Amino acid sequence: DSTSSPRFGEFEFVVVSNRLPVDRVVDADGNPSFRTSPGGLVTALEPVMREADGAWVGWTGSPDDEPEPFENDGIHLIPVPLSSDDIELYYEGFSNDTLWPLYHDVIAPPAYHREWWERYVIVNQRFADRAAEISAEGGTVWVQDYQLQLVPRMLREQRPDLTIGFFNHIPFPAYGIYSQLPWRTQIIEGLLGADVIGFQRTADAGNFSRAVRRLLGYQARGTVIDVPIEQEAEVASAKHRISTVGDNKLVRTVVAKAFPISIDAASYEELARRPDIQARAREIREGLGNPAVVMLGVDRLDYTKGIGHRLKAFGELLADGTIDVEDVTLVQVASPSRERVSAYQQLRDEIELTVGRINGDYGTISHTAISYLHHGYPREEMVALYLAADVMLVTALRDGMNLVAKEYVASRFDNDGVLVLSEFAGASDELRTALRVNPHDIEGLKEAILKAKSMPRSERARRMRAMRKRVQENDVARWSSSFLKALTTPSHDLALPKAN
Ligand code: GDG
Repeated sequence: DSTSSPRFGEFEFVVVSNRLPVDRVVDADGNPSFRTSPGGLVTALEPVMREADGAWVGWTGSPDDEPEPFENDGIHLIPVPLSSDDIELYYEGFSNDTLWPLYHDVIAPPAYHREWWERYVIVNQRFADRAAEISAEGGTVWVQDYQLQLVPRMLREQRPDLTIGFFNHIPFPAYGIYSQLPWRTQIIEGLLGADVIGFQRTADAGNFSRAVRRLLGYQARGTVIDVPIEQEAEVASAKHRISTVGDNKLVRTVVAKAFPISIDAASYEELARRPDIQARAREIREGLGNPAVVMLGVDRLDYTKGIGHRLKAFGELLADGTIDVEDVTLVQVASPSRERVSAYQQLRDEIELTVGRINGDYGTISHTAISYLHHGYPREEMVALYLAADVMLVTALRDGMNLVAKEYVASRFDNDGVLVLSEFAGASDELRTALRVNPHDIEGLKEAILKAKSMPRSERARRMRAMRKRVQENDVARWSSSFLKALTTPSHDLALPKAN
């Protein structure tokens, strides 16, 4: 019985995301419990959550699981159940096989199925209902990511008193691509239920505003969009966001703007400074046969990450004889992801075929060209890998931000290492002294890899220092505070240049 939920209508600050920031663990006696999953979002929001006595609404990660609301590390967790059918249709289907490829510029073909869409609506309503139940009068709700784009409007319909934020972690595509979506109007109407809609890049925010103009004809001035008022209650509860346009028509102003996400930079540096992790980095290089140059790729095994393009460039350099397996090793961590979606199964086959070919053609008994790892690792091991890598290869074909690029930079307190970074990753807007590449241009990519390999120490240090400054200053705490500040700032002030 949902109305008997504890803390009904009590939380001043509520985060809503598909997954709760916890993993289910089972102890030696088979008793299940939850452990906080160490994501950047939790780190960023934990202090805000504690201060505001906040709650997090989301799915536990197990099908048909609906534990009572519980507390973990001082955060109130409010589970939303998903059945196996919900997972198949709303999550694997509409979220990961329709929206994900569409929003990443159709690198893989999006599948459009009405049944998936219908379930997406139902599940979004379930999340919205839960958030509506537990939020305090006049509270703030922050909805995360593409799985929940209908939640802002569904929430506003029930609770016009709430201040609602939405952050999109992935790109928002150009209208020519977005317009393929059979439910394109419903999605933007869903998002416009928010007061502030955050994107990774300025270009994403621009694409969204253009879609709103094209599909709904609403006025957009800079980052502010005028949305017609639907309920009288909105006028009273959101005064600072109401303005008049034309012949005294009342509109609610919605801000659509870039808030580039980041990492907890200090915690990466702290790990990197640990002697045991530095020892592990040396051990990794030794294990590889102490090659002169170690290159590294770390990605979820996803077709957006450009792993195939990276392997092609690396393989051609070996074929040309420009690099030699005796001096250069590429370590590729490809962490398992979305393994029930067929595009991901196909990708895995392609990548593993390519890795096998390159290793078979160029490897020797003592040196393997590519050390390929289809595993997830603890964060300590990731940082040891970052320290061991002379060159970090981030060659995404489309990526909202790419936190791996920022983690590499944050870990390199020695001001060494070269980041090769795709201009199609959001991070390239900020990390301007990386060696920026177009991964589709295989010749250009090969040149960048060679340049990285032979870059003088002084140039490496100069480039890395500039990137480190940026990542240290704009860390994830800054990201969440600037978003939350925008949520409480009158939108006319945000429309002015300079206000951030
Ligand atoms: C989405 C957007 C945006 C990966 N393998 C392991 C591991 N990871 C960690 C990385 C990093 C995270 O996962 C991946 O973040 P990315 O940003 O690189 O990419 P997505 O997963 O696609 O994330 C993206 C992000 O949301 C945030 O808004 O930047 O553009 O696509 O933190 O380190 N971590 C551990 N073991 C692994 O094997 N511990």
